[in-house]
Amino acid sequence: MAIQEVLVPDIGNFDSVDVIEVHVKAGDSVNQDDSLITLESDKASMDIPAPFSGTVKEIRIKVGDKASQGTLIALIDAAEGLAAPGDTKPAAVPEPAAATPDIPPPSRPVPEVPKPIVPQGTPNPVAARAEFVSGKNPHASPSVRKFARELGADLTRVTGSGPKGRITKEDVQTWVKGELTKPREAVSGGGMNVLAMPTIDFSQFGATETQPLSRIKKLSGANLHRNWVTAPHVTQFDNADITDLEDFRKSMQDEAAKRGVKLTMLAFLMKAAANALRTYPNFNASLSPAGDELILKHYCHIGFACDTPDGLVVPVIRDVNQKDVLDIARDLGELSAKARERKLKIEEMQGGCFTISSLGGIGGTMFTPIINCPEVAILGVSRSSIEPVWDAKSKTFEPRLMLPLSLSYDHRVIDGADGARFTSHLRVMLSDVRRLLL
Ligand code: CAO
Repeated sequence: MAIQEVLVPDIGNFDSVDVIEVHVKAGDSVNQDDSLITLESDKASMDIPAPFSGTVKEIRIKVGDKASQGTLIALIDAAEGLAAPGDTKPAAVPEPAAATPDIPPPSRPVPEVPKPIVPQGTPNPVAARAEFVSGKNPHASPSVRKFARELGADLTRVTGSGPKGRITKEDVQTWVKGELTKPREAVSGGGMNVLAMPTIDFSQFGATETQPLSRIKKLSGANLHRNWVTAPHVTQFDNADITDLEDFRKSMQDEAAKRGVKLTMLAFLMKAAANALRTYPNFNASLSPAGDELILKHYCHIGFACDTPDGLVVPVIRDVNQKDVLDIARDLGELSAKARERKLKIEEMQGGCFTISSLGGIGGTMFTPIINCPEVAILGVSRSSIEPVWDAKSKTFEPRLMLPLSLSYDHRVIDGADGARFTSHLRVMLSDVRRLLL
């Protein structure tokens, strides 16, 4: 056991700098490299580490003192069996990450060994740990930075109460306590963190019963949520005059029935969508996973939302652009029957470029469908109804069968103008059977 004087080591070009923190007191046990004090010049703050492990016998310096190389910091009783002054190894440099190896500061035994132990052949040790206080960095000593890192505290958000706004350990503690007691939505800031749903015992308001969600509902729920929060949705509404198309569809029913097919409006919508996708190829595309490229598809497979007792599924009709409406209607019938009988194969739900969600058979005026990502758009179709439409030629209102369209698109890929062009294109196609069947 030997009591050693621990001195301020070579601190580079700094002389007579402020002692801003003293981290130990008499009686403390210290390990080699623990911070003893923090010095601060007008350019940098720096921690002075213990050169060896031991027990602090006396502190010979206090906050507010000026220190230079050789200033006595403390008397430390070197611990037996632990690293002693003569065999100290270069310490790791905890902060900031520096290529320069660190070494302990000098110390001198009391009273047996009069000369201090001076590290040899190494660059200025303390300068390697110095943190510059000027510039944009928060004003805090290395030990406070380390403390903040351990607690995950962002120093740029902590207000310093020390001299010149320096952040102290207490400031960090106060900030962390404040963050922990804040309501969760206030802490989350602008990220995607969502306020947790409160757990409510509904039975306090009346009788309840709990049913498990179907597997499809659980899966589609997670996908819908992801799509909703990932793609910035915009929904463009339009109305298509389908009076002539509906007449044509009815006139084709017998022909279709002979072929064992029910010719629904959805088959015509598929045909119109395939045409619009060819005209506006950005709609037949997906963003690359990194989000910096658009992958354009030279095929045209279109999915349709299908309501089943177990939940929503989306079968995909392949090569819609190469099929006529009767072929499409046949596929629609077969795939929706399979969906309801839970007989769809995985490959029959894959590869879609675009999706149509038709609620026309059920009701409603308009809705905002959620994009089936990584597709970039989805067409919602509501129930058609007879509306008075102004005819400029006859200067009268004509009763026309109008079909409400709701196109949701991913605004990262599709501009508003293209969204409106796409629905206008659909409107024109659907109001003129000849164009549609070309
Ligand atoms: N306006 C008025 N009537 C319509 C219509 C429309 N837009 N679309 C369909 N209809 C009529 C049909 O003509 C049919 O009438 P008839 O029986 O008198 O011929 C009736 O509604 C039922 O049509 P359907 O639903 O059997 O056929 P479809 O091709 O229109 O739809 C399918 C098939 C699979 C899309 C549909 O059954 C379905 O599941 N729809 C729900 C989709 C869904 O849940 N979407 C929401 C997803 S969440 O975004």
